[in-house]
Amino acid sequence: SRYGSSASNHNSVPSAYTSKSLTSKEERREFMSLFPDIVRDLTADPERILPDVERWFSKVLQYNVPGGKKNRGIATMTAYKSLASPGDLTPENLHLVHILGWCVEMMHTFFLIVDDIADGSELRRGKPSWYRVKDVGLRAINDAFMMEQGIYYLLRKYFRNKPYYVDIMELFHDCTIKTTVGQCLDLQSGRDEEGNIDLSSFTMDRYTKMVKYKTAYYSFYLPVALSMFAAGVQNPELLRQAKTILLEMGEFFQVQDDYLDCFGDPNITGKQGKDIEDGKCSWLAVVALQRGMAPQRAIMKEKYGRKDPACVERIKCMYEELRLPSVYEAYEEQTYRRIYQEIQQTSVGIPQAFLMKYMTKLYRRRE
Ligand code: DMA
Ligand code: MG
Ligand code: MG
Ligand code: MG
Repeated sequence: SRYGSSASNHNSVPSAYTSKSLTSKEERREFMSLFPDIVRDLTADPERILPDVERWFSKVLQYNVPGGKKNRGIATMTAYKSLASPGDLTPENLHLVHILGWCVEMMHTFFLIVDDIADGSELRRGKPSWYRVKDVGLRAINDAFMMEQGIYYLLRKYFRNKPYYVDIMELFHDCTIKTTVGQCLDLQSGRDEEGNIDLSSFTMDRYTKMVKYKTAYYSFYLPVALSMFAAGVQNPELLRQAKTILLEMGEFFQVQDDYLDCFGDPNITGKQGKDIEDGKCSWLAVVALQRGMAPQRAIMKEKYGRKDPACVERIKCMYEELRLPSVYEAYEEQTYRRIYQEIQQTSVGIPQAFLMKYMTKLYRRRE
């Protein structure tokens, strides 16, 4: 196929047909098997939670946390395995990184709960978004706070005596503020006080900054930096090098997310795209404005950011007329290859094998 053959011209970069799994079935099963313990830890401490709240919070966790792809949680564990010396791969240490992985999944989930309210999204992971579930509604906001605080409870319970406790706690805080700043940029979407969209703010520069903050820090830097702290990496230069690559991976991932919002299959993504209706500064909108001439810009001005299905349809048609799906495919292949090669050039102390595998898994993803 045209993708496979062009990718294989570069002998060292695997094509889309290389094995997609980051982990074995057994490892995923092991990760999942810890979830009931996490729920118990977070609900069974009477000092922390009142009996009447216990059942509700348990339901919040069960409904929202475990049903996703769990890329971020599993990445935390896999990166650690790629990094730690064989002697350090003890059951105790692996148990600890599993807990970190679930903390990352909880962080992801509490942001999604609020993101779906803010974006007006109806589906998440193939089920109604939490705020749309009967008897939940805007209680979901408080549930998100409880979930966020669950992270710090687990960190304190399991990591208080570790030399890297402060490092990982600060890392979670730092990634939280970064994400909220990115979400703030995303939700402004260049609208003025009257709610009109200012398309001149849809620049690639603004886009890149926004996705780095809202997605890349918590989804890519956080899991790997956690694994590096847990493996005892002390050198700040290594963290800085890893961060550069991981933020690029996060940008790549969010461009894919934006593409799938419009052109993906909701049966596979488990969510229903809303970026056009919401008037988001999405990758597709930015590229359409870059490539479009006066007529396309006029369509954007007139139809973008409106709920009317006819407007949404008109924007999608225009994306097709501008051949954005093939622009996207070219971007995806080039970026995949560039980042992959950058990973190959990193130093010892960065989970290189893991990062290469992760890129291969993300390349041409549909979910
Ligand atoms: C994702 O943005 C960012 C965060 C912090 C959840 P998004 O609204 O595009 O995500 P999704 O497409 O999953 O709703
Ligand atoms: Mg959203
Ligand atoms: Mg959003
Ligand atoms: Mg999206």
